[in-house]
Amino acid sequence: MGKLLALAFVGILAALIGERFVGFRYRMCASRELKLKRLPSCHLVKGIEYGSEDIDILPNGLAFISSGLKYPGLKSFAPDKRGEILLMDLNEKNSQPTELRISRGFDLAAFNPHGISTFIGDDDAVYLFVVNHPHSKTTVELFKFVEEENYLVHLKTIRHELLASVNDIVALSPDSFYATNDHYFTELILMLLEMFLGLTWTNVVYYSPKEVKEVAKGFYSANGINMSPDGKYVYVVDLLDHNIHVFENHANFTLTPLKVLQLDTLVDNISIDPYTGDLWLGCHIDGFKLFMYDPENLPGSEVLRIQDILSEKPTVTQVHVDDGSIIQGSSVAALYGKKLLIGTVFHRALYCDL
Ligand SMILES: *[C@@H]1O[C@H](CO)[C@@H](O)[C@H](O)[C@H]1NC(C)=O
Ligand SMILES: CC(=O)N[C@H]1CO[C@H](CO)[C@@H](O)[C@@H]1O
Repeated sequence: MGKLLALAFVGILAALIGERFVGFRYRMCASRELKLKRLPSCHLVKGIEYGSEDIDILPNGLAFISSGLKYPGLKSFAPDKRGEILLMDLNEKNSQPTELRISRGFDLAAFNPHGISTFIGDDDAVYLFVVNHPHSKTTVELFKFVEEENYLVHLKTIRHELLASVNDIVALSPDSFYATNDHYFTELILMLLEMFLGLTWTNVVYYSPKEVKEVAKGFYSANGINMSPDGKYVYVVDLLDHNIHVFENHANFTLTPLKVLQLDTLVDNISIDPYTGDLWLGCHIDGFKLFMYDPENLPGSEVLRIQDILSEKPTVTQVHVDDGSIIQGSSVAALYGKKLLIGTVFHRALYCDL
């Protein structure tokens, strides 16, 4: 009897693990084969070798790029190099990114930038929010950009218990934002377990100096976040559920769920076309290749465009697909006029004509 029970227990456990594994496999990969699709005129951006995880472009064509992310489970080609914020002028023909200097007193040695977001103040001042992971913790750094001197003045470091594992951020004012937490646990082993078990414990948090609150929850891995040009809608990507959640954004900083658009790919960051409101997505086709880096079996890149996301039948266009031979692990695709800048988690950046 004891043996039978033990056997039944093992059986149930195996079934449970099997079931979790099937779910895990499903979440980690798109279900289709990768077919190359390349834009005709692209070049790799000189000077970006160690990632261009997030990109934010100002209306005047200046692009901020966060580079050098070190993240548990993710490849880094320069593990000892600190992170940096690069600036690239997209109006120049052969523009090369330059590193922005940061004011004294900021702990540059531990700088590990992740998602970024800009906000233009009433006085035309440009504020840059940067998600930072110094010593594997999460902070949000607020800078003011001084264009004449290619310089960032560090204004403050924001820490909060609700901002435990922030991935990305969208600025709402010079001192408030929505942010996604992509993991509930911050310790690698628990984080992996969380992914394997398929816990939906990640969320979206509203932050202002007066109030901090959870505004949406129930994601496997809440990742990129962005807002429609009119500020009425907020888009949140669930990387491991392969979809985009559309929320209505209210004046009291609450979000109500409107719809979910299912896609067959692991979406990372969302960039918004400021004129049309189209969504541009940097995506990963195979999460295993991304997290278990193998130079013989490179992670690919995919860029999608979504038009009319609020309509019943949004148009989803595959713009660019690479098997990793040119660009690996695309995390963002940002538009400037007829140009597209494709950024990656830890690899290079590709600049294309559309
Ligand atoms: C926030 O605003 C929305 C829309 O006006 C309203 O439905 C909701 O009850 C408000 N929530 C709070 C907490 O005030
Ligand atoms: C290129 C681009 O738009 N990247 C976005 C990634 O997500 C952050 C937060 O929403 C945006 O601010 C960035 O613009």
